[in-house]
Amino acid sequence: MILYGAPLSPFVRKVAAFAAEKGLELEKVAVGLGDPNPDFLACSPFRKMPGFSDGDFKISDSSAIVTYLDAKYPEPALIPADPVDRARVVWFDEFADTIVTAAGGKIFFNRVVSPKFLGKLGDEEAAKQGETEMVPVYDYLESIIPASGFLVADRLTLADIAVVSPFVNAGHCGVAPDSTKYPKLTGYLSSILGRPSFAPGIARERKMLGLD
Ligand SMILES: N[C@@H](CCC(=O)N[C@@H](CS)C(=O)NCC(=O)O)C(=O)O
Repeated sequence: MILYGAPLSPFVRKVAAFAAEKGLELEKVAVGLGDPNPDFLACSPFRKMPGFSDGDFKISDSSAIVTYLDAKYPEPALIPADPVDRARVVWFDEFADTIVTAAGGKIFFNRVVSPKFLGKLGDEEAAKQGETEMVPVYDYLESIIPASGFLVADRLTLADIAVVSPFVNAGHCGVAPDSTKYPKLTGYLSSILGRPSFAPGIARERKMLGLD
């Protein structure tokens, strides 16, 4: 199975961590934004990463990819079957994509992607706007993180994997929730991101960006 994308993408990181939690080995093929690689294009016709192939089966979108992996490799189940839990996992996956990444992406794109990879000065106003948009995300998560330390069903699910991934990008820009104001969220992030499915990749990303 091949995963096309850049490790710094929150959506690529999400799929990589999801596969790692299942003990699956994915071959990683690096592609950049808008990459013309025809194999990547065959998976992702609109050139959004990640792309994925398993033999002749080719697809894009992190949610579609993890849905396939969970159905094909059911253990451990990371997308619960229970109707309520399943709906809540889908909500958190969507929240991660359309709310957390929408905010965190403004920070990461303008402070890292644009200056480091596109050779263009980032829009600092847009980055600051992203920081402002992260505040209700922090407030929401702080108010709902259960004592178990997992968002749904008191065990690790796609919800946790999807939600923490964009926080890594904000973290690469030095943006993180204040641990005194958001103790539950801070503990939750370090617990999920400290798992072997995330931690080694994040260490490699930090080296690549010259942060460590
Ligand atoms: N909802 C999609 C989002 C994919 C996405 O927007 N990926 C970004 C990189 S983080 C991308 O490829 N952007 C390039 C573009 O929009 O042309 C998913 O979950 O995979």
